[in-house]
Amino acid sequence: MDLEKQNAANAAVKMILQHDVVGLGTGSTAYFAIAAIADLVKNGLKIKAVATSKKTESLAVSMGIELLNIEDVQYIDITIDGADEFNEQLQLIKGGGGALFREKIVASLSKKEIIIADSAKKVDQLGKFKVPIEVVPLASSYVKEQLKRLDGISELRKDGDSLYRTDNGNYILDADFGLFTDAAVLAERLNQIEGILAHGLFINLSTMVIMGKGSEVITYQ
Ligand code: ABF
Repeated sequence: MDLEKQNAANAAVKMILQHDVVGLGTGSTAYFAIAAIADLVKNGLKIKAVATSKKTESLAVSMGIELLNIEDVQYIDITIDGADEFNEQLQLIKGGGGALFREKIVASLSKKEIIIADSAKKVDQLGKFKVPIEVVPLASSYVKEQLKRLDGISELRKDGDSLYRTDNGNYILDADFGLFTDAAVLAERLNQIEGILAHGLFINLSTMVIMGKGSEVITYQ
């Protein structure tokens, strides 16, 4: 698995150009990409980066990668990030790491959103992995009820004995819709529910998925 993550990360990092603004993902697969980017920076690559989470910010700073504040960024040339599930239509479930809102903004700012993944992430039908949904705390009960109307059974994510909080101080509802055939329709329905800050269905945001499979690398675009 780590070999697959490493190979996918290395293939994605090769796409970075001098002076690019680079989006840095969150999660163990993105970690391999950040480490590879840090090596290139040490050897003269000139880039500026935008992180998808506080955790990634700390990691990037510790590795000597110069960060930009996302509030000052109008576009990102290339982002390299992970995913929890992907299909051949480049539709994703993301947010298992809790950073889905900033990941979605970074992806929306990116000319190229490169997803890197091991082979276990590829599915024919999305939904085995529950869809993370970031909710404003005061709306959590209302949203939970609205998800039920979409046949989604959701639980507030825990962090030990307390409720998990995102970087933005919000809760996450992990919603089980079962396997679903039309991710775009479900995403549209979630977009209509007040109180949802972001959901983990990334539709028409990824421009390429690079998957490690054994010692090979397979690209979907
Ligand atoms: C981030 O990393 C999240 O969107 C996703 O949930 C997670 C995947 O982590 P890993 O690469 O460790 O499986 O991209």
